[in-house]
Amino acid sequence: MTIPSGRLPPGAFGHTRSVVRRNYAFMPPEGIMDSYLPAYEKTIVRFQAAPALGAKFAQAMLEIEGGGGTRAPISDRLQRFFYVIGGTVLLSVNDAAQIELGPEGYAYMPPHTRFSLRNAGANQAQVIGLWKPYEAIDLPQPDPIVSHRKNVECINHNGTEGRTWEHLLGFNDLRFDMEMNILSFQPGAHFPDVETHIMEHGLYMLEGQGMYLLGADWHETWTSDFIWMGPYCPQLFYPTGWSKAAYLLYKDVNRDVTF
Ligand code: UGY
Ligand code: MN
Repeated sequence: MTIPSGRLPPGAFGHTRSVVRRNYAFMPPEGIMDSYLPAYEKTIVRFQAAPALGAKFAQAMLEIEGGGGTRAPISDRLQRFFYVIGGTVLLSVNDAAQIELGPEGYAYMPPHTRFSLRNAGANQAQVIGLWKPYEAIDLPQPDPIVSHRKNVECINHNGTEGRTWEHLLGFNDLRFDMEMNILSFQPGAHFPDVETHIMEHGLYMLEGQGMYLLGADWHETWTSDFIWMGPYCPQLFYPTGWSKAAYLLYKDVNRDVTF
């Protein structure tokens, strides 16, 4: 069949894997529309989570064209985390020399860090960004981190065969009010129990595929999908297919409840 230029082929356009519920959301990348922010040039921002959804943080995929990125250094009351998915970016923290971050490079910046994030290459860079207010306690706030996944140890917390955790911001460090972890599952591995906990999650599928239980519903998920899990959302994952599955997972931790 010849499709005239400018027309879409026939298909089931009204079907989607996207689901938004009171305390979870499942979002494949197609369908997450583009935002353009005043602080960034030549950059498409695709918001995955935001307070409008019910989340207490914002998470977005930044698609930064060559010559794009922050227009001027940014410094405000928010803490930020960046993780490079594709391409290369140049990050400057507190006016220090730019550091090149390629795929699996990442950075954490506490509130009032002055930073710029630029793409000096020819190809688009894709970066997951997460930002939220910092909940201060009677400990100093954390220092900035600029690192790479290869520097992070793989830990198996519970001895279940085929599972690992990579704690990109460390673990049990009470200065942080958040964790960014990479959880990996070899075929056949899964959680020992359905988890239901007070912490919320922003999840980005880095590789592989699997089945995710969210609330009472199962969702088939694969690389590049995003999931928001609100507080007390029952959750369980097991990989399907023949290869490892891994996801980047935000978790709010280390703070008491507020009334
Ligand atoms: O640490 C966690 O809460 C993690 N096991 N949750 C998840 O992967 N959905
Ligand atoms: Mn969890």
